Amino acid sequence: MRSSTLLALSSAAASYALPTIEAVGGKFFTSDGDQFFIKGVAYQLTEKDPLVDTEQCTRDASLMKKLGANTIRVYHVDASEDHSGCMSAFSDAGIYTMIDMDTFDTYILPNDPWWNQTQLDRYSAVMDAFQNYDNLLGLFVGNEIIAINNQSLAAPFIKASCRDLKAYRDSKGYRKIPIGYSATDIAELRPWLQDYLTCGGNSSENIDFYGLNSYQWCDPSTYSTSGYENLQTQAKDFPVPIFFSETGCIKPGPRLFDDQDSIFGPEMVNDWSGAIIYEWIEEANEYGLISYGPQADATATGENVVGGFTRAGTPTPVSPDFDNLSKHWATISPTGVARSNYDATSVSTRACPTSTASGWLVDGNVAIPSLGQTLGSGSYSSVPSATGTAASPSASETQNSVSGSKEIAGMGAGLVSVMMVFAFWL
Ligand SMILES: *[C@@H]1O[C@H](CO)[C@@H](O)[C@H](O)[C@H]1NC(C)=O
Ligand SMILES: *[C@@H]1O[C@H](CO)[C@@H](O)[C@H](O)[C@H]1NC(C)=O
Ligand SMILES: *[C@@H]1O[C@H](CO)[C@@H](O)[C@H](O)[C@H]1NC(C)=O
Ligand SMILES: CC(=O)N[C@H]1CO[C@H](CO)[C@@H](O)[C@@H]1O
Repeated sequence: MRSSTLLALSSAAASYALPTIEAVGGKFFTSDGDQFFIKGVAYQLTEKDPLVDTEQCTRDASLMKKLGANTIRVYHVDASEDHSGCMSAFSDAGIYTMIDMDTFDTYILPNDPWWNQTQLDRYSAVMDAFQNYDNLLGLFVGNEIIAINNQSLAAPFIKASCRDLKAYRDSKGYRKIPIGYSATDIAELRPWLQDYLTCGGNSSENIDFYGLNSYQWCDPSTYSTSGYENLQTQAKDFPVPIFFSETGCIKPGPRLFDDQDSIFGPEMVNDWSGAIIYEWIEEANEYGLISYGPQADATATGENVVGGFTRAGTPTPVSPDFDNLSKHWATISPTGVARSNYDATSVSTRACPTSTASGWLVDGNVAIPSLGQTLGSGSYSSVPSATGTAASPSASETQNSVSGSKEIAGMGAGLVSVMMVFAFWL
């Protein structure tokens, strides 16, 4: 008992090296009063929790620091494990964490959504496990739950989960850890979803930040031809921090990461809070920034080999991706605005969108489901509208439809069916 107490104390002390981060108006600020911009990397080595192997985290954190990253995003964690070693390793490298609270068996389903106590308990357990680390930047209530337009009926359930997790956070006296959502970048959902999740005027029910998984910018490209100009128009004065929770198109290659100059430059930096590059590990989808070893046969088995890729060891940069990104980030360090000079009321107010014939089905500021309600059984009935049910399902990406396949390995089997539906409708 004593040794684990000592371990907990020493790692808690080490994790206090970084200032905490809060969402204020449309921006993130550190507890030192500086605006914070995310330079992030998606970090999921297998389907299992990557924040339990301290030696591996230490090796990766060290190279991420060289890359210039200050944040990782982790999709799957096990709340019952000890994360103190990894959280300290990342903290020591100046790296924050953003963690998805949902698990493979609890995430909100797109076509048959419900929100109940089982989910709330599981998400809360993740919050409990990480809330004490100062380098916990934020928590996601979901990732790409809605991937085609007619799944927008799930949006009130996203809001319900947000409401209950924020109430839980506050009831436990935790700091104001930002709680948000990570969205698919689908033309039929923009800007309705981002507006809906921030509308209605009650911050207890709204997301604290909005992440967009967007693969629209495929090098060589530009601000005006990539689609980013349109994203920027829709994000102007956004009421909560908005950022790319995944980005990094690989087609046709090579990846130049020139989009980073726009995101952190004059075109977008006043409205966006940075970007998370998909992804750290090289695997079958070829989005990796590093590799742990040469590709093996897909059927090869070994201690750290899954699906033909080594999932642990010494990270080696993938060329030219790693260097190109690190060179961009090295030249980019926006200071933004100091919290003391920031007027949080300068952000825009978003109206709750009315339903549309093109398939946004939630009509205005509907009542949000209470805990235990489901859409399928009809216990939640605030949403339906005639236009909505008539809309034909679709999901068209304005620029780059290859993005739909990118996450299957990283996200695991849970999303495969969603992605297949998505690909089918493309
Ligand atoms: C959306 O459309 C698909 C394909 O027609 C259908 O299977 C699904 O049930 C629809 N979802 C909703 C929420 O209506
Ligand atoms: C939540 O819903 C799931 C799926 O229907 C069910 O298995 C679980 O028992 C429910 N939890 C509660 C507390 O009702
Ligand atoms: C805001 O939302 C919370 C949670 O749903 C609710 O308890 C509170 O009454 C709402 N406030 C207003 C002013 O409607
Ligand atoms: C900024 C930078 O280093 N760009 C390089 C990215 O990779 C390509 C392909 O190797 C190089 O041609 C660029 O110079």
